[in-house]
Amino acid sequence: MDLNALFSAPQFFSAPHRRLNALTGDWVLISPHRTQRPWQGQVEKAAIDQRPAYDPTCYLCPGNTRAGGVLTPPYTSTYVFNNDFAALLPDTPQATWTSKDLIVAQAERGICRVVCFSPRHDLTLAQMDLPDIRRVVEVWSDQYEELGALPWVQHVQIFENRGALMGASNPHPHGQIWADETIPLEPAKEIARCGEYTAKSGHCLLCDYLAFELEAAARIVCANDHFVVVVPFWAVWPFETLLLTRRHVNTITDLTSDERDGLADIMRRLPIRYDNVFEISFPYSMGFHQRPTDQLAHAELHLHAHYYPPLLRSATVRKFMVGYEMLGQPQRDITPEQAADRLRALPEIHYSQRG
Ligand code: H2U
Ligand code: ZN
Repeated sequence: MDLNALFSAPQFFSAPHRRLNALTGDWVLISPHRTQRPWQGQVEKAAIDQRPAYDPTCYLCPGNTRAGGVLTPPYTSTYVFNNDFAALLPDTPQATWTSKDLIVAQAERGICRVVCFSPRHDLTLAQMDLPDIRRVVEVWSDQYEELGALPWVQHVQIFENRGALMGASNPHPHGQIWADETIPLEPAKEIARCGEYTAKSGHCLLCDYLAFELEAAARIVCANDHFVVVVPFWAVWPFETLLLTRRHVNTITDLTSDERDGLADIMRRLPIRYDNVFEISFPYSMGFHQRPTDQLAHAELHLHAHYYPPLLRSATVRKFMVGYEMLGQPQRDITPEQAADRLRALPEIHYSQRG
């Protein structure tokens, strides 16, 4: 059966259907006929993102004192520090509590860090210069290596909350890293699925998925020699994307120098497209999934990043996971193919730079 012909058949796009997330095993319900429904719900004001290059009240600007009283030094490129309000602590004593297989709890050790991407308060990854984003890639690689080398750290989660809508506590360009004693839920699901797929087929799940998307071409957003961005077939968030390495690598530390340049390039171009959707600084949470640092080989794991933006139909109308989604399963109206068409059609010059 020609899958691409099937997917492009009109009834496939117009009828409600569910799609399987091959990476996690979760399902998403797609209701394309619903995009015309009237909207009378909450309308939020568009975020105006005009900031000075230096903000004397910002905890993350060089030379300022943070909330916990620690000085942020006058850094000139990137700056990494232990989160002053860390969710996980390295010296938590080990303990487990169980009762009747019903009540189960475990102490969890960890390390939480904050990574300032730039000393400039007014920038985002979409507006930073390539060599500066490349330095951020280097920091992520070094941090993965350093934290992952700790014998008790099994997983290093690198992520960015961008924008107040995503709960970012500060507009200064920054991300976070949480190193855990156990593998968290989402990567654990992916690791299990990728392992099963490889055991059955002898192939990497994401290498096969990338080959499928390159042939289909329907969900590709942008690409370079080393990376491809797609709206995944099973996307839940309206403009969700998946960033894939073309070469099968397990970790960010495995990337060659050229691939690191390629990652910086794509991590600038994708947020530019996002910002151009509604001509605002587009909120999202993004993060990398890669090999856990649990001393196992995990050769089947394929480095990738997920971008989860919540905005739906304008700068002021976002997607909420409510009702059926909280109680049943995630659902979307605009199809992943429509979202990809829209993202693909956008220019790669940031709206603020256009005359
Ligand atoms: P988010 O914007 O993604 O919430 O990340 C900012 C982190 O920075 C947040 O976890 C930490 C918060 O705990 N932080 C400090 O460590 N010190 C400060 O002075 C302010 C914020
Ligand atoms: Zn700042």
